Amino acid sequence: MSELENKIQEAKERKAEENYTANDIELLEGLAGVRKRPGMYIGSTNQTGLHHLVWEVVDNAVDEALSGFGNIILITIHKDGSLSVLDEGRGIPVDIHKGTGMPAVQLIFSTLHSGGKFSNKAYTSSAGLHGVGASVTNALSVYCDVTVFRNGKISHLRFENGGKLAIPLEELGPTRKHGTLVRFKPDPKIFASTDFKFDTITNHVQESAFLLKGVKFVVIDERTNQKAEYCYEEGIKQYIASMNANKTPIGEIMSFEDTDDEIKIEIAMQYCSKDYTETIYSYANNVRTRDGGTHESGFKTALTKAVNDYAEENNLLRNKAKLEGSDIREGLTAIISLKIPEQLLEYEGQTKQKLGTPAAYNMVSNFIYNQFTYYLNENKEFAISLIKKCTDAQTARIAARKAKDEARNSKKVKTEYILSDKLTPCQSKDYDKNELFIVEGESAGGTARSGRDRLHQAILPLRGKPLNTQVVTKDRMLKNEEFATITNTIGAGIADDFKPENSHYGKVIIMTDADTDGAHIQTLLLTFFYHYMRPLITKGMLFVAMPPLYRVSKEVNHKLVYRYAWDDNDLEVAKKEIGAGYRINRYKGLGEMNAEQLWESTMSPKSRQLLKVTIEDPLLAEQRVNVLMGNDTQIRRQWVEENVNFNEVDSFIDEVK
Ligand code: 1YM
Repeated sequence: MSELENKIQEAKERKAEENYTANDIELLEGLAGVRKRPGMYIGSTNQTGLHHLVWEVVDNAVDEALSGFGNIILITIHKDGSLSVLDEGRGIPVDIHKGTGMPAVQLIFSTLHSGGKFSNKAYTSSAGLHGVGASVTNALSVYCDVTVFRNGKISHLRFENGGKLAIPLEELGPTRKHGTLVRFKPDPKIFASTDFKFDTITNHVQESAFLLKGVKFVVIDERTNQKAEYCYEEGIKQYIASMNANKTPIGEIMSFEDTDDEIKIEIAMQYCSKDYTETIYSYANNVRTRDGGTHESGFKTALTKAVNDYAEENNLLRNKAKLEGSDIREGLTAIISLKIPEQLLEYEGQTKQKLGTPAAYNMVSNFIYNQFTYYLNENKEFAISLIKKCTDAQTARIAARKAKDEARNSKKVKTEYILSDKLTPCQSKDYDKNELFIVEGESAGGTARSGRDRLHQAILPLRGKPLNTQVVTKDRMLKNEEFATITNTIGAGIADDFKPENSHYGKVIIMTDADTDGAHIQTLLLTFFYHYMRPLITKGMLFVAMPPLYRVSKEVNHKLVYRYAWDDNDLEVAKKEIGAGYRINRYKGLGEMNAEQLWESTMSPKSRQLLKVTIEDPLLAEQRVNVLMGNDTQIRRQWVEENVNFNEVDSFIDEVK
């Protein structure tokens, strides 16, 4: 580097430092509010909420890497129940903020919404769902230590007891390093459990690693000596590779990148045969946009147009009929990742999981139209097999629609007969409040029918095992009576036509026996909902009922006192609560309970335990469905041997309600 270049570089760095002084930081709110109503800031105080504390801190390290500073992030779960995050970025600014006389780093950890507000970050993830910053983590911790390596010095400060300053900023000596280390211990007074889950953290971190090319993430669990490392030089291309690991791909993984403009676009995609679902995950600044938005719509529009134009030009359409978007997306796995400067970042809707940035639509659609058209022209063999797949999907769609129309016209009486025969409807027309119980077996169905709340709870018993929708075509699924009944009952359509807002039930609850058969039926139903009514899951409307395994009872003064227990630990607690002389009933199935017992233990909103089905980790969900429900029994056996602990609830299911 010449001397002049050096000087320019130095001047740039000086300028950058000036920009980042703490001057603009405003004091906003104390942390007391966070402790009073934690749910408002981190969603909940269960497992999901607990891990939010981690994401808030990790997000800052990720943002720093996203801005180009530091390429390793180390997360350590410590034996004392604390967790630390270390990055090799510039270090959080430590200079004094004029207005308040406090060091910037102190302000960042003690005022809400600080991060995004005063930083000059090019791209920030923090405008997403909660994005309230590390101050929330501090507010909900028994201690929080922050150590900054910056400008040749180590600086440290410590908060205790929900964010109260315990050790003011102090200098600990010189260093050549730069970066930030944050260590905190969640407050057991706030969280039901403060046990960090290694798997939850590695899953989240792996997703970030796929999106941040070349940044290495290391997770260490000092409690168990587990360690995991994730670093993907090829980023989302490798994300697709792992999603499609056990599928039969058509062609290679395509990847398109446009990093010239302010909005940076990265897209990777691949088609698979024998796969009838479409899996598109979109991100803005490394935060998943679950409800899609402008980038995703732009992508879909461009893909539809590019394939149709190519097929038309090459005379590959059947009867010149245009392909629909869904024909083209059958069997597609795609990741869309945009980096959007903060001033252009907009979200839509209440949940902020839908990108609103208008410019993203045209940018993505123009870019993908050009790139994909070029790709098709360069890869003729692939183009031809793709269009064959699309026209096959089109033919199947038209046939299925015809069959459906015919069925609707000619067998109207029969459909209604099926409905009224099996379903015991509820009285209310207040759909949001209504609940549909899909129950294993006729006899349990009968018990549920007598025990239920007639106003709001409907019962649909299932005969036998449902079809495995992972391995049968959509056509066969549509002809299946069991699924037809479920679809008619819910009344909101199916597959692309499924509209969760039309559902006759606010909650759909799967209720099976707590044994392997029950678990199998549960999985088959979940697979069906995953493929054909996914919004039911993403909108949080699908649940699994949790029947208890035991009832512990005793007669006291001619009155029966009792308590249900959901697992062996719970049983021990129940025994202690009831005290000596107790009696234990073990329930092998729903059928062993009478109507009243089933109501109070499993169905009554006041006393039941419901698990909400969620898709927290798209990659994991996709892999699980593939491995567990696909055709390859070898892989399945191997997976089951390695992973299944029959005492644990399937990890498809996440949150206790
Ligand atoms: C382990 C957690 O917080 N790293 C981190 C945070 C910041 C910076 C660097 C940073 C940002 C900027 C300038 C900027 C933050 N800074 C701020 C604020 N790791 C972790 N590393 N210099 C340093 O964005 O302009 C908030 S977070 F507000 F000071 F800019």
